[in-house]
Amino acid sequence: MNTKLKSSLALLLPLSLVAALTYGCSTKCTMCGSRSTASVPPPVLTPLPPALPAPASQDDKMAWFREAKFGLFIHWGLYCQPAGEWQGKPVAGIGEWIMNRAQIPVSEYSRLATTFNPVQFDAEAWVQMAEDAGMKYIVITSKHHEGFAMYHSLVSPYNIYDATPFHRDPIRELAQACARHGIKFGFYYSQAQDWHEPGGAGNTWDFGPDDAKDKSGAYDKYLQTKAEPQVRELLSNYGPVCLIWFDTPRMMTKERGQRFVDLVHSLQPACLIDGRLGTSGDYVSTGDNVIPNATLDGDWEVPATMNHTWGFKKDDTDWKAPSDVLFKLVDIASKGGNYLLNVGPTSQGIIPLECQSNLLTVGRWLKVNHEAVYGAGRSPFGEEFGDYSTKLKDKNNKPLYLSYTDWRCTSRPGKLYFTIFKLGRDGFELPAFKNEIKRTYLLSDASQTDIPITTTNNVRLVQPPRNSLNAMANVLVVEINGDQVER
Ligand code: FHN
Repeated sequence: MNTKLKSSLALLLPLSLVAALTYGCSTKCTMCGSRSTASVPPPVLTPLPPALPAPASQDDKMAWFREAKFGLFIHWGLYCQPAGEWQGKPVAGIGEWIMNRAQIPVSEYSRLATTFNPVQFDAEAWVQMAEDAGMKYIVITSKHHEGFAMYHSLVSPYNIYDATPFHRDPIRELAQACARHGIKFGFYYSQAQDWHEPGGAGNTWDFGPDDAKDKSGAYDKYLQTKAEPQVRELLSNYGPVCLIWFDTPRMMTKERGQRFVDLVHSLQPACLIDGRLGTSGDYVSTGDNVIPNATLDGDWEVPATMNHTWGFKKDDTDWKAPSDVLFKLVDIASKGGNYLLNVGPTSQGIIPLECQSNLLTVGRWLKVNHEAVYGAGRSPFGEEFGDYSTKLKDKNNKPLYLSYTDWRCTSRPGKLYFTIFKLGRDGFELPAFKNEIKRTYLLSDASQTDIPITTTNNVRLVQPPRNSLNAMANVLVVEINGDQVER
């Protein structure tokens, strides 16, 4: 659908319906009411670009990641079919852990493959959605802990191409769509946990305790005959891989981890390794949904959910609002990190529509205000993040950290971007700094009309014109003399 038609529709229809029409719609979709069952024909496969050459330095290697700031995480596997329910009963916890939580034997769980047929999967629509949401890279589960490969693996027949009626390789289709859209593409790969394999970590209900697998050599056998060869396949057959997202490094000794590092470096030296391999990677992954309280040096990323699960669960529609997603994105960027935000597509191959619609609202804001986010530097301040309560305690009986949410600051040499989420009646109070101010304007104002600053008792207030403000947030650009802020 062309952009003009999309924006006229957006004025007339609810956003989730616009998303449905643009990015595909599910069978009997409860969010948009559509009853479409049409399957999406597979794309014609064309050659993928070659892997990238070795970067000259670590800074060169990290350059795209530092610029990107916002990525799409996709958890998609067999678990989206039970979608949080087993034998008619809800199973508590995150959706992709259902096999573990309900202790489902391999013999039963693997039967899910025989009915997995996501005929509405449309790689082009997913990638278009990510692009329109302002996301610069996509990381998809090529194999999660359940052990099922979501690509055509020659290493194990337990994969989407060989074991399902779908008989397609969605990872190949996504790689192609990403290359077309200039979106970076990477893989989540569960290197240690594999609940399908006798030697993989995690499945104690079928195969006994993990330490016995370690001692008997079964774990190493699993690593050498499945995990390592599959990582080799992923890095050999899908074009340039921007990063590999390893996870839950159980029993991952230095030596075992190093084998993965060597493999990645030998096949795609430009491919980043996340922080959960078990040996140090190219950047730090924070805990799930954990946003640091202050700026952090180095390269890092926050993996986060849009609701309370990674894999699709039919009863979890508690989507983060666009304003919440936007705040978290700018908060993380201002502290120096990236936001890798997850969606869990359904067994039909649809990203839930309300979730899409919320992401697209953020994308529209970013279209106007991108300069404050992509490639922008950390906040030179810090007082905006929050403070420890003098009264309240957290669960460890330490003073509770109270986050402030009024504004965040990102920066470039000579420029400060104050993203204001709550504008006080008297305007925005600039934090104290010594540099002379050259110009002040709203990033959304194409004419960059200067906004005067009033100073009373050393307090500088900026009052942006109220008639043109965005309800979620507005970016005040302050151009200063000198590259760095002096306080
Ligand atoms: O166990 C996984 C979980 O299913 C999900 O993939 C998250 C994403 O960060 N990682 C693990 C838990 O931290």
